[in-house]
Amino acid sequence: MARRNGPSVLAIVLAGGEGKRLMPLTADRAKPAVPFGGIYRLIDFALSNIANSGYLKMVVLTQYKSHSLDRHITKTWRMSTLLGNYVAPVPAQQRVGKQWFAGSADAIYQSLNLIHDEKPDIVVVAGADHVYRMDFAQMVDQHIESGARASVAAIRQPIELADQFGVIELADGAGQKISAFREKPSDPVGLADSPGEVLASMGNYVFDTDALVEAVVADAEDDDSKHDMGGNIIPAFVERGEAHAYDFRDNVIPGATERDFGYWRDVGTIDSFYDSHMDLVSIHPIFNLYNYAWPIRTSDAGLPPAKFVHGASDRSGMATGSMISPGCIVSGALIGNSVLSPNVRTHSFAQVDDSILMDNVDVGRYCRIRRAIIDKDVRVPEGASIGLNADDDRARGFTVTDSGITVVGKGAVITA
Ligand code: ADQ
Repeated sequence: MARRNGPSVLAIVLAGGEGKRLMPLTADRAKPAVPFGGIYRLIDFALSNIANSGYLKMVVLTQYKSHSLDRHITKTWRMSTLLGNYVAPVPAQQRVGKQWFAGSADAIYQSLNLIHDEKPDIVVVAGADHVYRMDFAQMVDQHIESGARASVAAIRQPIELADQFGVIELADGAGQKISAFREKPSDPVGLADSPGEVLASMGNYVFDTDALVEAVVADAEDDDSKHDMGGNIIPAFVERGEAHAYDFRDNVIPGATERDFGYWRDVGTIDSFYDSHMDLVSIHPIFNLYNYAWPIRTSDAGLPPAKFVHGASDRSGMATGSMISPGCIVSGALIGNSVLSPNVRTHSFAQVDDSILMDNVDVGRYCRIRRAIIDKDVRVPEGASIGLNADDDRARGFTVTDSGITVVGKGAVITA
């Protein structure tokens, strides 16, 4: 898939996000390290997309609670035979006296030495917490053809969500040239041809290297700046008339079906995290993990296959409408419409519906679990129920969303 004779490209992946709205799943891991879809971590989608685009030089800028993220990158990406040793996690430790990056632009500023060392023609900057497939090379091609100094990947989103995104306005008759960019506006204006939607930034950018370097250096000297890519850097390019939008609908992925064409989810909240898992197990998956023409890679833990046995029940354990990862044993339990990460154990007479169980969760006999997300290593004792009664769940210290999803954090101790 590597492209020959193209520009030299360095990809910088911003992986420092705190992910407050995903609590408690981000209590002790960075948002890009949150497990997703059974065997993946969120960052695997961005890294797979970049690698599949033919760009094998990547640096991952980490900061917040980056331990499990570093471990995952090292195990999965750095050691992989595919990528050799170029995916380098770079922690925020480079400026004396300051522990954290001030914002995403400061993260790049503090890592300028990587750009100077590599001397790429083009820098791709990508977020690390979205679920999607994208060929960045097509965006780079458009960037070069357009003459823009910065390009911003853009997708239509419902206007109600405008305050979660950078919102792009295009000048009339000026093609893809961006006339205004407002970060998370509270008074969005709908699109002329679709008033219920705005054009949102996907948080993925392509820059001419010299332009990016100039912009982050100027930004670093500006005391009034929040040093944020969406809040400061992109608006500065827009003001100079140097930014173009890249329409995500133009991105063609091999093997994509009509159903999952254009799929992109910002899994920034518990509800969206839950819903995108349900997208995976729906009968006709809206996001198709089985498209090997554009593989999503992750660590290969070398686990044995999932197994379904009778246990103490007279019926075998069973899973329907579900994704069951390697290492799982479903022993006399019934699993419906759920996603199980590796090494989950479910015991006889238990029933799990519409739920996400992460690695090593152990569900005891006669348990009932419904519309729940259970983080790693939690032991659900015999006879316990979760997700059946919101008040009960809150009383036990679990998070329950307004839409009724119960989240049990890592290490929670559960009483029946
Ligand atoms: P947000 O996701 O709200 O909006 P931000 O919190 O800055 O913006 O996160 C962007 C990316 O940078 C994420 O991948 C995050 O993990 C990472 N990040 C944040 N702070 C960082 C730091 N200090 N060091 C390293 N990495 C850091 C952004 C854009 C919007 C756009 C949405 C799309 O600002 O314009 O619409 O993404 O979801």
